[in-house]
Amino acid sequence: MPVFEEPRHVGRPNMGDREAFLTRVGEIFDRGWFSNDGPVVRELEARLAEMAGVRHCVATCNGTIALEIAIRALGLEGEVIVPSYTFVATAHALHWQGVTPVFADIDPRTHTLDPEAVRRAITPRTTGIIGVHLWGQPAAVDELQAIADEHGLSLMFDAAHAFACTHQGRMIGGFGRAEVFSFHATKFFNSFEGGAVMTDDDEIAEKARLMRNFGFAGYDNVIHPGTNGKMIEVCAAMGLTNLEMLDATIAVNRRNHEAYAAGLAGVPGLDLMSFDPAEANNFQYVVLQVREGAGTSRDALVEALQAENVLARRYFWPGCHNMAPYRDLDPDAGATLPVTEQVAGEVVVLPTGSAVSVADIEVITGLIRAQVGR
Ligand code: T4K
Repeated sequence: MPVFEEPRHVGRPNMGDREAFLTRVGEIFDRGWFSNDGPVVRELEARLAEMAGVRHCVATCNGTIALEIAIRALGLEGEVIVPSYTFVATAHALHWQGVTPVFADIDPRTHTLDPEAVRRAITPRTTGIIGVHLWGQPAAVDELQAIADEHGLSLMFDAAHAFACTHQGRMIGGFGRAEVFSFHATKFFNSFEGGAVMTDDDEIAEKARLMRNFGFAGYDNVIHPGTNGKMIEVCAAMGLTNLEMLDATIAVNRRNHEAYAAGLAGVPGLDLMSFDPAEANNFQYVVLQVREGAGTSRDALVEALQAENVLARRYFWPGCHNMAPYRDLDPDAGATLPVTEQVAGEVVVLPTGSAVSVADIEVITGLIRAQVGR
């Protein structure tokens, strides 16, 4: 029998007040307005823009479509430099728009793009850089902006993990030309599915709004190529409901992170990712690195945990450059991505969120210690 009868997941949704959500759904029924730039979506956009301190928030049906829309709104083409160590949606969004992702290596401390590696990846075909604020760790925003300025490139960010996080005290959302969020069910703040493009640039926002709705500028008047990227009202209602408990969710995530840190303190060969205490963070990912000499391999640890119903994950193994759609782009990419290869082989992401208690974490860290000491 596994230690846990019910699985402990990475990415179990945080759920706001059910009654508050159902009241909002009732109002949506009464209005008979389900989609297409409805009042609940507009309210959510206004709240999110205010929180992030940006001029524009364009809500979408998910983060991947938001990435695709932002890539098009920025006019990216040719080659764009991205980390390989990210969820595959970052690379897919480029590929889907006919742009070639060129993978650059990461900083071993933050797991975000290494600016020097970005410099080395620039070619005459490069038009942009997409930094990823992985795990809610801000990318090297200032260094990347300097490189973009120097080479006339567009800089945007995949901020799917970084809602409610800050960089130098400023909310993520307004850096680069645009930033893209995901409000997927597994994110600490969710709208069932959802995403957003945030920007201070009026023109980019205008383009993103057009593209989100087939390029319609009014009845019968299509002025831009577009797609269907709209967020629906029920999703926005979930978003508003979850915003009401955002502070409580972050507090639980922080408590859980501290419980993991306490439970794993002093174990040789294990490093728990920590976050700059001077910055705001959402603590939605608990990222453990299993180093050589830990007495277990990462994969053996994941297997042992999963056998006990602790559904830990090997995010983002094996790196985009090793995945089928990208392997042939540059079969030798691994040679230029040593940190990516190492980190992808070491990371295990552990369960957290409101469905995971401190008592659960004591059991989970006990299982990890037992595996390491084996
Ligand atoms: N950029 C980055 C850096 C991203 O991480 C993501 C998404 C994106 C862009 C794209 O944004 P979206 O288009 O997704 O908005 C999950 C999520 O589906 C994905 O949104 C997320 N990143 C990624 C990191 O995690 P999978 O393939 O791991 O999902 P899955 O089905 O294995 O679920 C993860 C865990 O969550 C499981 O243990 C089960 C649990 N779960 C999941 C759902 C959906 C639940 O308990 N309840 C649920 O409703 O990708």
